[in-house]
Amino acid sequence: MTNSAGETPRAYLGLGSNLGDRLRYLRDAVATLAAVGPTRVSPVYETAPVGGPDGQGAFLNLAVELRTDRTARDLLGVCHRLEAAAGRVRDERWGPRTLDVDVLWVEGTTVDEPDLAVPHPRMWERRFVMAPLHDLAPDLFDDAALAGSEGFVDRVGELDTLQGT
Ligand code: GSY
Repeated sequence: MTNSAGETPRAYLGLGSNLGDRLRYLRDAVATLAAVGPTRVSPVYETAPVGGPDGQGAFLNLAVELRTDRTARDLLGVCHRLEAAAGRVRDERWGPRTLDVDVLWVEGTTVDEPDLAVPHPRMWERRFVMAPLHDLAPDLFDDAALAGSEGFVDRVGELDTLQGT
C-alpha cells in the first residue's frame, strides 16, 4: 500500500517512561520498532507528569515515525507488546510506568472505538506529545497548536547519545 506520493504510509507513536531505567526502556522499544518498519526518532524530552499521584517522577518522552502498512489496530497490538516487554504493570491508573506507548496518528486513518481512538484525542493538549511530534512532522499541525498545548517539557538530547538521564 502506498499514499498519494507513492510512499509507504506514515504512523506516529508516542513513548514515555518515568520508572526505573527510563532510557533503556525507550531504547529497547525503539530498537523493536525498527524491526516493524523504517523509523525516525525525535529528540528526547524530560517532562513534568500530567495527572497521576503527587510526587511521581519526571517522564522521558519521545515520538517515533514508522513507515508501515499496518492498521492502527495492529499498531495498538505492537504498543501493548512493547509495554509488556518492559514489564509494565497496570496497577494504578495514571500511575508511574516503565513504558507507555500510544498510537498518535496514522496516515489516512480515523478510528473511534472504545479501546482505540486515532488521532489520539488528547494529544493536542499535551506538550509532552506535541513537542516531539512537531520535531518529526511539522506538517501535521501549525506552531499555534504546539503553543496551545500545555505542560513543562525540556529537550535533553538525542536517544542515541544521551547519557544517564
Ligand atoms: O499518556 C502517556 C503517559 N503519561 C505521561 C507521559 O508520557 N508524560 C507526561 N509528562 N505525563 C504523563 N502522564 C501520563 S498518564
